[in-house]
Amino acid sequence: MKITKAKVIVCRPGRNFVTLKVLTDEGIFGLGDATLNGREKAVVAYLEEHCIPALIGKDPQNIEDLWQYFYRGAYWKRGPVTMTAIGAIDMALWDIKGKALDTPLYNLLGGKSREQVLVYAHANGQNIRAAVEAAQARMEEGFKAVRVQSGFPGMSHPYGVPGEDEDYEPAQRGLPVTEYWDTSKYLKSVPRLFDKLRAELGDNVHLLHDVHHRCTPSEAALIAKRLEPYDLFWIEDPVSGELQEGLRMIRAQSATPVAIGEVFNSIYDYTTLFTEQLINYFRMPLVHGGGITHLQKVAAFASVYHIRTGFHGATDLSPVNLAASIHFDLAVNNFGIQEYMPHQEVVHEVFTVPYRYQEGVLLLDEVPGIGVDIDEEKAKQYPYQMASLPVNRKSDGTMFYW
Ligand code: EZ4
Ligand code: CO
Repeated sequence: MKITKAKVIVCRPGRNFVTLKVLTDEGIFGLGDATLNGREKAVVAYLEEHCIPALIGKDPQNIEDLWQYFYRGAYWKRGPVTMTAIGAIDMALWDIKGKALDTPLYNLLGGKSREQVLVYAHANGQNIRAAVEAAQARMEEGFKAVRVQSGFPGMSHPYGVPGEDEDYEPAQRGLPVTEYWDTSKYLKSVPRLFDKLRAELGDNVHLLHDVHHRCTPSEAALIAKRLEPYDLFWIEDPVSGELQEGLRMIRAQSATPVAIGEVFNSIYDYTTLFTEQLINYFRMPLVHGGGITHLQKVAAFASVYHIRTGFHGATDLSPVNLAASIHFDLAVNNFGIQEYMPHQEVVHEVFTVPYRYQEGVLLLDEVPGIGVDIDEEKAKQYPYQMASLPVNRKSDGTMFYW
């Protein structure tokens, strides 16, 4: 089998998505997600200028060798742009292999370890009352795990908490907007949120919370300790994690489980975190972490240390990534949970998907490969527009540096 052509499809059905389509001489094609929120065109250029010319004529069946070719062969390893481009190629090659062998991707990854994928939903509110009501609404939809974010007095729109009647979408059109953050207000308010949640929702739901890298290790240790009585499923990104040793401080203070890694892209981002068992879940998604081939190695490494998957699954990761993640989640032994935010309706005009939500889990149809298709004509109706994630300043104006 030979790769004859590959193209990058950029579209904006409600938000920007970058999709790689790899075609072969046997008429089989594969899709990969190449969306890097706010930096879409950098990945497009990396693929079009450097990777696609080298893909033509290669045998798509040799996935491991091609992964190493693009990772090691470039000399410049790691980094989100590089790893997203490699991730898209890798996903497309696994998709081709599944279609060529007429079997679902999960079957190529060792078969099913479970029949369904536990997911967590998002509940956001501009104040604690609204957040509690949003969490109740998710439970009524059947979700067994809910991530809760809230605005607080003096901070009604922290990162990721949409305004009233707005969809969750941290990236805004054009250049970045500036958001402000006050850690001392947050540290006082967040235990009140979870106190209220447990009082109103009871113990029969997993509660999660995302700190969005806003704290220093000692501040994060305080949060983990203060939230301990509420028995969270995890706190996410309590610190940015670049200083892996910083997590030691959180661990020393609290047994609250920690999830980290949605902005990581390499197995080397995890060495201290894994070997010292400083986290419980790793979040690096297939799309930004070099694809299925790399994530298999990371998951195996994690499993040695009792660390499980908790893949990032916000709506800026395309349906191709979500479907591939569900295959992976079904197959991998050390699965933890999958983040799930439903895409807007309009996304499904462009992408047809093999998964469906039902009572707190995602189910997958028996489809060869990843099982997502893209309607290229429809995609043309939704052209790209620049959008950026916000920048974050402390309330005195200082840019965050961690
Ligand atoms: O900030 O997907 O856990 N989810 C998150 C998301 C991320 C966005 C970044 O593109 O933190 O909201
Ligand atoms: Co997050």
